[in-house]
Amino acid sequence: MVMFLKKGLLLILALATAIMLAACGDDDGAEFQWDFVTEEVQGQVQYEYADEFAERMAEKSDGRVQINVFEYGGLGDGVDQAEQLMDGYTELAIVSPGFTGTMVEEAQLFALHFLFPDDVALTQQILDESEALNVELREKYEEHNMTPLAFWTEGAMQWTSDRPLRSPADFDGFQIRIQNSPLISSSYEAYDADPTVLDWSELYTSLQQGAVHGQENPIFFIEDAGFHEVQDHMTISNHNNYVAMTVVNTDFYNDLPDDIREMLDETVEEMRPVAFEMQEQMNEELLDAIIDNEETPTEVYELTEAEREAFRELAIPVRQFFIDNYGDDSERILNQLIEEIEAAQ
Ligand code: 6CS
Repeated sequence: MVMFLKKGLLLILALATAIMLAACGDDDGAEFQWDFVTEEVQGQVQYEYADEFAERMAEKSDGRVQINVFEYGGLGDGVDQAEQLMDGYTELAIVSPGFTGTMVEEAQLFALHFLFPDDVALTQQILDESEALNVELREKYEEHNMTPLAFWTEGAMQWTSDRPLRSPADFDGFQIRIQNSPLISSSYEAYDADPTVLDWSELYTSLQQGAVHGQENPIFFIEDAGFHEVQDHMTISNHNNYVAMTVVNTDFYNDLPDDIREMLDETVEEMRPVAFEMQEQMNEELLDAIIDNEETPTEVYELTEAEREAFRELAIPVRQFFIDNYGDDSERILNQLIEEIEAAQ
């Protein structure tokens, strides 16, 4: 009942927003009015990406296309936003696969630790070129009326915590906040941790109050959201890569006039290096900001290769769990991706 009411309210909100934006759009006279929803706020990578994307589309189309970019917060959580895109209430979105784990089970492969190379640039090359992702996984999303046009990295993920995290034993009973994806949960259960699903908007307070003991995210996000302020430790673990997707509603995309769809595709291509540079710069600068912060100091520790190996050993069997639990296509897509990763290395 509560869920039903929540969805109803979100729908009313989404529609009110659409009507309001359409009214604004009439003034501007744009022929196409689209909403582009992100999971982050101004100054963070996803929002800045969408903002730049909107500007380029307006310019390319001579004002025929106006894209309204949304910060995270007004339209529910990450799962709600993915559902709104799927149902066609929004046209474009940045979606983290972690929020579609219950819809597109195969996409949970992004939750597997130590799958992608440590080299973030090489990971981006694989994300750009992989047929397993850009053809096979894309088809899986399209069954849910979502078309991922690009997979891109927001950087390597690190842990923040209220205690040092050096070995899997340190995860025993450790309550780690995760996104709503069963395989993210399994990945932490492999370390004997206690994963807890939480929206990131509640995470700062939850860490501060000790409701959860830690979390994972790329460095830029940790600093910008201030998680380091309420955590004593940050572990440079590089245990996974944070992948985001530029996604369009499939029906909307297929119904676009050819010239507009081409502009959209061209902009997606142009944005690949832009997104990479954005995350690289923010991750580098904000690591320094965490290290230099004397007001709320955080001990930053980089795992040695031997320490990472202990986690890797426990993480590898989760691949088999993924294959056993998420169907034949998950096995095919994961094996193809592993071959592509090995070939790239
Ligand atoms: O941890 C999260 O849920 C958030 N992290 C990032 C890097 N982007 C948005 C996402 O919702």
